[in-house]
Amino acid sequence: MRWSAAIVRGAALSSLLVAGASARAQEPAEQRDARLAWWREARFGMFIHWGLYAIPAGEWKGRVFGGASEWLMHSARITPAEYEPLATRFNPVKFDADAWAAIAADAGVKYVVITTKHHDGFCLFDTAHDTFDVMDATPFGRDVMKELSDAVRARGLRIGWYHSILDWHHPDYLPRRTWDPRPAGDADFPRYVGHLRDQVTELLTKYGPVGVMWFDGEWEDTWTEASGKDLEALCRKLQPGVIVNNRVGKGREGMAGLSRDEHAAGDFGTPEQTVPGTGLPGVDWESCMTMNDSWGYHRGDENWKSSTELVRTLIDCASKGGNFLLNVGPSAEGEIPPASVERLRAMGAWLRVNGEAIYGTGAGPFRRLPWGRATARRIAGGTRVYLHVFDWPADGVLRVPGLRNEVRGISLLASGLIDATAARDTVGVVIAGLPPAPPDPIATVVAMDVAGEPIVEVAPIRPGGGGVLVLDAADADVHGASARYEPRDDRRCIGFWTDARDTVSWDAAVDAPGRHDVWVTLACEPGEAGSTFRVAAGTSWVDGVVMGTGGWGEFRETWLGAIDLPGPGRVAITVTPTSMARGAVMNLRSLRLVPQRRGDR
Ligand code: FHN
Repeated sequence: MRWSAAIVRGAALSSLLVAGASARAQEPAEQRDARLAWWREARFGMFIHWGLYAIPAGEWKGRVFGGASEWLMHSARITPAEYEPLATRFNPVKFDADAWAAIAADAGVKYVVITTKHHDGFCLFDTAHDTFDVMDATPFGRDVMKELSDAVRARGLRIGWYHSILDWHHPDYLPRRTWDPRPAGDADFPRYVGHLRDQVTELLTKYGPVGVMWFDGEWEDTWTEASGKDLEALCRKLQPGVIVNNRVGKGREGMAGLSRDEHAAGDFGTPEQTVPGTGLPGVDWESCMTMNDSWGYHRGDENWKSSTELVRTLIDCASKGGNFLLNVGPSAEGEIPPASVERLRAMGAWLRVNGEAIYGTGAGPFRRLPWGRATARRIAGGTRVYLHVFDWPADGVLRVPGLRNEVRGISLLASGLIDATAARDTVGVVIAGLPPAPPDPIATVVAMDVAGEPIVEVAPIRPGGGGVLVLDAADADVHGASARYEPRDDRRCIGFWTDARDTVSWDAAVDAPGRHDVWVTLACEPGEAGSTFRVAAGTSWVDGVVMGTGGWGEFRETWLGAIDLPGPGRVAITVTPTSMARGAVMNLRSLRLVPQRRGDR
């Protein structure tokens, strides 16, 4: 369900083209919509990273390695010969597929994606194409994927396979790790591609209907977009209804995960450990995230996100039209960590009350709301807008900025009708009479029925005292896949600006034309400084160089020069990178445009 709200400014990402367009060009839109319908409805999935790495769990030869435990071969520079014996210790006697499926169903997830093979090359399924698998190499000897797929389907959920293209174990995979003593000359990468295709064929022919093929490890040069397109075509030939992520090819933009190239392979973008900053109309995407810091089980990783943060992240994804794939890393014994189960239970409890505001909804019509998020769905004659309130108004008055529709009904989703009233004013819609205390401290959902499609007018930013125009990151439109607004108080800015093609703009209005001094407040790690950028308004512009400020959280204001603002009336003020010196342009907090008095610089 996609929204074309009549006047919605700031749904920036028009420059983003939809992943897999060439594949889409060959597939009628209605057929594609039908194929993705369950996935768009689902909104919430569970990711499972499980394998031999759960045995060392981040520790090797007495040393604990931080980061993701499934990368231990890399972190500890373990050769395949040293790593293989772990398989003889893989005996997860507590593994219970139905218990895992029950946890997933109770959490409110609608699909489960599990690692059939991660980068270490160990296969958690019964493959005829390798003996480094759970059937031949371990005392366990059971086909985990058969058991789990049956259990998950028995509870009405769909199964998905995560399969790594990258393979540190297979003798034909290239490039070799630098510490791998096996001669690279012995490898035959095309033969590896054939092996990969054979295993994908097994995964899509031995285990019944598969919802998602979730590829990963596509980033090394030996893998090409053409290989990705071929592999996607194989998946769709074997199971025409399967959904394939954009990591089957080379289309994703790093951890931002979205595909810029309209011809990129795959059906959906895969932001990782992040949620795109603004809505992405017409783009299918899913943010994947760990609950702590490691995908695989890591004995020392207790950095757990709270249940509140996880529920609000799910809401954030849904409010922007995306899915949330939340990870668990089961132990070597086959148990999902209690800390994960506790959080999943809390998410399921919230969804049992508020699931209507998540499942099957579309992106909300607002670029940003000061107190929470919004999702929406069409209803007879109008739209039901779900207001997910994180910061509950103590005075019982909730302001919905910019909304211009007639409000036909208001209710608390959890408890039904309330004595609240909704009135339109110059700012938008004001809901009064809400209870003074938040009914749900995680997020209380106010269901608001409006006539027609949502009409949201966002007023332009106007000069404040002294005619000074303050353009804050919180009010900016971000155009691109990487840069995004970071709301954290100590770090409030446009950050993650790792792509020089991303730009930022503000919609302002001035009462008169005039020359203005431009002051920029930014932060930059000293070693990352040197990028250049242009601040422009109409045909007037000034250029800046990003200087180091002491750190990504150390913000400093500097004078750039002056520009002429046209007017009176609305004007778009833009910040466009003109070069990127290192890994990121800058962290941009704000611009101040100060009208010059006669005779000023
Ligand atoms: O390297 C993997 C990592 O181990 C994990 O599987 C994540 C999950 O999306 N994907 C890769 C890193 O982007």
